[in-house]
Amino acid sequence: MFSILKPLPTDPILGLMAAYRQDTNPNKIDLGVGVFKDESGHTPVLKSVKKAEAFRLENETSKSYIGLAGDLGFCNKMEIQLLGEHKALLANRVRTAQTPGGTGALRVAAEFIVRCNPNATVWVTTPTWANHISLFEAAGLTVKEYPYYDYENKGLLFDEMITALKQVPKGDVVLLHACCHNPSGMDLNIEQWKIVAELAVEVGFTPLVDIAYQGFGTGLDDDAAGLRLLAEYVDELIICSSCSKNFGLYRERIGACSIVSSDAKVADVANSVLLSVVRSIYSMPPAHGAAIVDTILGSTELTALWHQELAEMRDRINGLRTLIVDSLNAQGIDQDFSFIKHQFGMFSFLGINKEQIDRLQKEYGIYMVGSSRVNVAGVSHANIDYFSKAVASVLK
Ligand code: PLP
Ligand code: TYF
Repeated sequence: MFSILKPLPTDPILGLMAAYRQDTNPNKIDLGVGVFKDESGHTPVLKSVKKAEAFRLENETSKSYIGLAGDLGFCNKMEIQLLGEHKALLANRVRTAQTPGGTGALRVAAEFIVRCNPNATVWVTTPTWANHISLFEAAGLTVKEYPYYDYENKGLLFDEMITALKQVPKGDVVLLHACCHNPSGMDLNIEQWKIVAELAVEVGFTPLVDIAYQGFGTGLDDDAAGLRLLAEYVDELIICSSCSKNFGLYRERIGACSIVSSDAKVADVANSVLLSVVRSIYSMPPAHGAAIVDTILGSTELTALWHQELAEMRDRINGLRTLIVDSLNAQGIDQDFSFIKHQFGMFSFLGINKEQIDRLQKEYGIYMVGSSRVNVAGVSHANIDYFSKAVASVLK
């Protein structure tokens, strides 16, 4: 039975991680996979997380099953973190399931959409995180793209995006990145969110907001401002969130899928379907990551520490954006890289070609995704000179 199988390519981003590990160049730089790194290139466990883990070790009383929705304290706190004091929460219109990572949230959302409308098409930005496309297709949904990033002018193709979204059939789903767009770093401003929100109402599509980097752009509330505005306009909305980046909990696999419905009654029905989807995939989520987040968000002291650590990560990323632009400028390169300063989160496209990307990898041990997407957190004050000289040399 297995012999009929054909080998499949590995995920290019994860493949890059493996190639980087094997490289013996002492100056090598990993700008590939989207994990935060500190000045020494390390992805640390946050102090707030360590403290919450110590608390859990002392206070955990049972390893019995958690429910289908996971840790209800966690779910409730995530809803508030995502939506603030939102009318949808006050009207009891939101139901949340804790999921294994943001990826788990997206897969649960995909199966939920299938239960609502198996013929729905999911519309994603060009480009988007490659996993988006495979996740929705794996659930049997059709995926189509709408214009988003302007590779030429390093901005948004907003007019083209709106023209495309006007054509989306009622009942389809439109995926939006809440902040820190992966892979382009190009976000909608609040006026643009308003236009999209009005369009969602007019056209009748259901927005699905993927929020995997809340707090990495401008701040916890600012990064959710577009999502919150959208939730003011539409009756129904799906939110897939992740605690991988902002809590640094990557391998603990913790995220959430929240369904916002038109009223509390519909929300209860939607919740029963959501939980049925969960049961048919993994029955119940793992407990540890949710317990940590619940402990942090349930303690004023740990929340303050986490806010401080999150601000440090955000400030480092934004500082590195300026450092990269200044350092590349100092090399006297003709190409304008100033757009990197105006984008958000860990990613930007350098906008260099395949041959230049290959040379950076082979000659300099500098690893980036084949689209020229770089994780700016992989740069440091120690390697910035090496990085910009290498980029300058391949651009000549
Ligand atoms: N959505 C986006 C846009 C992402 O970049 C990621 C990446 O890691 C995820 C969702 C899922 O994150 P995770 O499953 O690691 O929580
Ligand atoms: O885009 C990234 O680098 C992150 C991490 O299959 C990631 O979102 C990449 C690929 C993947 C899972 C996570």
